[in-house]
Amino acid sequence: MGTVEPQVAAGGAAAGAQAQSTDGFGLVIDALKLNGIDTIYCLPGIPVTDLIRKSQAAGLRVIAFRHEQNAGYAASIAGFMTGKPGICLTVSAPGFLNGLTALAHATTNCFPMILVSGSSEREVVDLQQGDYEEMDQLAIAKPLAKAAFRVLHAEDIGVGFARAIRAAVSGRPGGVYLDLPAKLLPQAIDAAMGRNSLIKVVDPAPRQIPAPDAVKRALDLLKGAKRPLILLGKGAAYAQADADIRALVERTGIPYLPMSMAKGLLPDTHELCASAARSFVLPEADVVMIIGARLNWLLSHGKGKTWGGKDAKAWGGQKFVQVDISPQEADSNVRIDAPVVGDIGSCVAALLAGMGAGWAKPPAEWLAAVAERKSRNVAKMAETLARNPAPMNYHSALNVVRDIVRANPDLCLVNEGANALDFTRSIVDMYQPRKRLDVGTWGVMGVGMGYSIAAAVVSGKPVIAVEGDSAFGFSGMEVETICRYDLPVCVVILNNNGVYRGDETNPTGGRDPAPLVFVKDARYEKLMEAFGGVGVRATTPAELRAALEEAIRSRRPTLVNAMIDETAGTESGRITNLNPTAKKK
Ligand code: OXT
Ligand code: ADP
Ligand code: MG
Repeated sequence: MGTVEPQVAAGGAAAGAQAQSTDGFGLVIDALKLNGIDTIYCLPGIPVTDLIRKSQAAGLRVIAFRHEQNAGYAASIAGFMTGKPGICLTVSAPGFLNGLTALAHATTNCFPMILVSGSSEREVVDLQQGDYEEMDQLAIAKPLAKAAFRVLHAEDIGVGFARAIRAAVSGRPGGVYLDLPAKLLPQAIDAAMGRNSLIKVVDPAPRQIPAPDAVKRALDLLKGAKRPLILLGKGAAYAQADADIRALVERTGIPYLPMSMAKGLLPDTHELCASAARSFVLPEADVVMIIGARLNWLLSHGKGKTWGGKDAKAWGGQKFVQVDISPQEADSNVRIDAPVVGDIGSCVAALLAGMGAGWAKPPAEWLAAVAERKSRNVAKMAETLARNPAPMNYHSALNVVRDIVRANPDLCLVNEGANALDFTRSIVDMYQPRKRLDVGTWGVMGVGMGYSIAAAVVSGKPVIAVEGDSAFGFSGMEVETICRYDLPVCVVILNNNGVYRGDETNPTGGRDPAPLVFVKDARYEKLMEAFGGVGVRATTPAELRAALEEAIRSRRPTLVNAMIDETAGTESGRITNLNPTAKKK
């Protein structure tokens, strides 16, 4: 148990050791502070308005949003970036539901987050008597969360937060729901008793050491490989074992492929990075070591043509090592020959120790083949990037972002859209870990502004958000939040007048527009100007570059409306094949 000065029950002002009683408000705040949680992403209203006020008064950083979903996405990505649970605080029923998408997103992406929602009175909810914002929130949250808890008594608040924190960050991280009925918050209890009821969680994410025989099995398999490959996922980025992961790649000399949010774990310009040879290395590799990634849809489930199989369901012949904290992950799609279960830090350290001296690098023919394919694709890309068409296309606009990130490698790059996402992923190199933040496992639109706000708050560094115009629309109102908190966020909208493209028409010839297009040449930059930020309309790479450089220099909230050729995109970007019509063909 640790100690914190209890909050004064009534006022919530500076606490004094002589305070006689505390209450639910104070205990929630103390529980967070005691566990090193210093920021709350929230939206006020009954019954949490005072909790939010008191949190700020007590020195927590309180970021108040315009919609709970964005506060939730902010909390989820703060969890990814810091390894501590991000806190999202909402009102009951509708506010809770607005936050729930983000909670499910956190669970799906293995990000630690706690959604804390106020709720109506149990007695009334359970008898379904129609309370203000009545809803059985705990029951609804359960299937979407890693764990869900409700606290009824002030003296249990400490336990409630301890359980929520442990559940969020231990083992495979995920989203946790914590239900705080309105009556709990003003409940007064003796200050000393309150203090004693709080728990400072000791070792919330305990190391999980892999079994020595599992490590040996994995190394033996790798040793025998002729064409080995390492696949790094966002779990590897989350683990914050950056130096050891780099050492593992470099000491083994094995080419590696980063998943989207693992980009920058080693610089994308590293000679062993195989991103530019993706469609070559996946089918050609004979042993693949997966570190912190799942063989889900993003990896074609480890089989099929992507992996050299003769049809969509066929095994490509690879052997797999999988390093993961979840003992249930192995074999979920294809056979894993050497599962290594443990936290990535411990597993990678054990692999390094087990390699010993004299580890032979992979055969030169393999390295040469990867390098050859890579340089061919890099040259092709350089050629495309060098063009300067009018109007701008994705390549000419993103070439600018690529230069800006190279010059400012510590900025965070948030990214969502379809073409806007896929082109950015392959064009913009990342140089540092946990700097690329994107749509993740669900390919979800709407994370953009929440992620940008949290990234700026957590890192204190400039953020560039590359957004499709459709993607931006899901959370665009949060530009007011960006301005209100004066955050160094520069939103770049790749504006092609629509979802995927802007040139579709209504086949009936009627007055209604086609469902995938928006108002042409919309002036998104004026949204930022409306709240005191800087708005720029850019029609050339030079204008885009000047706007980005100024945004980074000034750190002022900026929105650049980058006008893109409305015919440049393809339906669903790089995943056209997942459209049901394409699947049928
Ligand atoms: O090897 P090959 O030759 O194949 O080449 C590859 C690499 O080797 C090469 N490469 C390089 N070459 C040279 N140099 C370098 N450095 C280099 N790096 C790579 O480039 C290619 C491609 O590489 P990549 O990307 O690694 O490989 P690939 O094959 O694409 O990888 C496969 C995947 C699956 C891993 C990858 O594609 C991936 O990660 N995809 C993620 C896709 C995704 O999540 N998409 C978002 C969802 S789409 C859709 O659902 C949308 N919606 C519906 C919707 C959603 N999502 N959510 C909600 C809440 N509601 C509705 C909507 C509404 S998108 C969308 C809006 C779209 O409109 P916008 O206006 O926002 O956006 P625009 O499209 O811009 O208009
Ligand atoms: P990507 O989308 O980049 O492929 P996924 O989200 O699919 O990555 O996979 C991340 C994996 O990392 C999950 O299986 C999760 O259990 C695992 N993971 C997360 N954190 C750790 C950790 N600290 N140690 C080991 N494995 C982890
Ligand atoms: Mg678009």
